[in-house]
Amino acid sequence: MVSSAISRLTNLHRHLLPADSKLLESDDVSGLMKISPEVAEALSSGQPVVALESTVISHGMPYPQNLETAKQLEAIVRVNGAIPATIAILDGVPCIGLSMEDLQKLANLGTRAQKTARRDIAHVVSTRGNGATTVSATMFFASKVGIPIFVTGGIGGVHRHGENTLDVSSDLTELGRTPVAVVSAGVKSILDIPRTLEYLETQGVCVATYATNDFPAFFTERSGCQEEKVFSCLDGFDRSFSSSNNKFCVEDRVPCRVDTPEDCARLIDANVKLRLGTGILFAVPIPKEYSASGRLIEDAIQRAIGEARTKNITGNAETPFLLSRVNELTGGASLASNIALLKNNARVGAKIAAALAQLRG
Ligand code: PSU
Ligand code: MN
Repeated sequence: MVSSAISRLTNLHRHLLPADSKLLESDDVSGLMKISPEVAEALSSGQPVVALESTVISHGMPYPQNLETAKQLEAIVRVNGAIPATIAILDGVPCIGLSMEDLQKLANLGTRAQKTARRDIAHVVSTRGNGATTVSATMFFASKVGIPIFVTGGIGGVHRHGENTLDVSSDLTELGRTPVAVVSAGVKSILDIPRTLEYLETQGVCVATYATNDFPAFFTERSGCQEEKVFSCLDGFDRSFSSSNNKFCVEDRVPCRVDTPEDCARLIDANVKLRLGTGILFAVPIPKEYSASGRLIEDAIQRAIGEARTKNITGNAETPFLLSRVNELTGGASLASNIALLKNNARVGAKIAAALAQLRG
């Protein structure tokens, strides 16, 4: 039944596909996707491949910096020894590996593309929409075609006051159910970082800091959540935790540190071989020369959060609003930092992919 449904959907979209595209037809869901010839060839010959998300292009940056950055990220992945596979849904077809025209289309669409998390995938496909995939949706597609590493800027997390709103990004549950390693600059301080780490622990996700003990906070190198420090109290509670008091505290220990692409590759290999089924989060701090503006950006974040509350901007509109408002308030400094950390992550991700390919021989 499943395979007949899949072949019906495949037929539905066949006429949309360019003649040279590779549309696999099998019971496997990869048959519903268009895999670029270059990515298909790399996957079948065991070359390193790195997946890249597309919400960061459509919703994360303005035009034309979004297009420029998307192209540069692909180039950086190549220079560092891997094949880039940017993932998006175009005219209802999940695409693994985009052409220059596809990237242009997505960058032009901007926020007119639908921000597509896991829950939105079926809707975007069934209505033949254009979907920019978030971390959760990109991980889903990457795992279906066998790409073990995925590079992004920052992942979603537990939103501040998430204990009341239940606004917890599906990126976290995806990490708990999909064995893909995600390279990010940690989690933005627009989110509740200690609770995000707590939730990842619940989901069984291995969180590894890269060449640091302190879990990074996207625009800044440090979140205060470190390997040595065991507890930090939640906002509104006394921060001087002692085991004798009964205050609500959150564990924010980062359990694992890696220092080289080879360390990362061994971790991924162990995770895959053990069939743990869960993802890995690599947290790579923003390059030092950009973290200087972190304080300024932090202040803007606080102000933007206040504005979002006043304007009642919530749900999946919150992150894009905060990103663009913080960029305005910092006169573009946050955009420059965002681009710098994305490039750094692309470099690290490609090196991890290359190390993994070498490890697997
Ligand atoms: N965090 C960022 N930049 C981004 C996003 C998150 O610093 O562009 C995007 C990613 O695509 C992420 C998504 O997967 O937002 C999370 O959205 P939400 O909080 O609605 O789950
Ligand atoms: Mn949400």
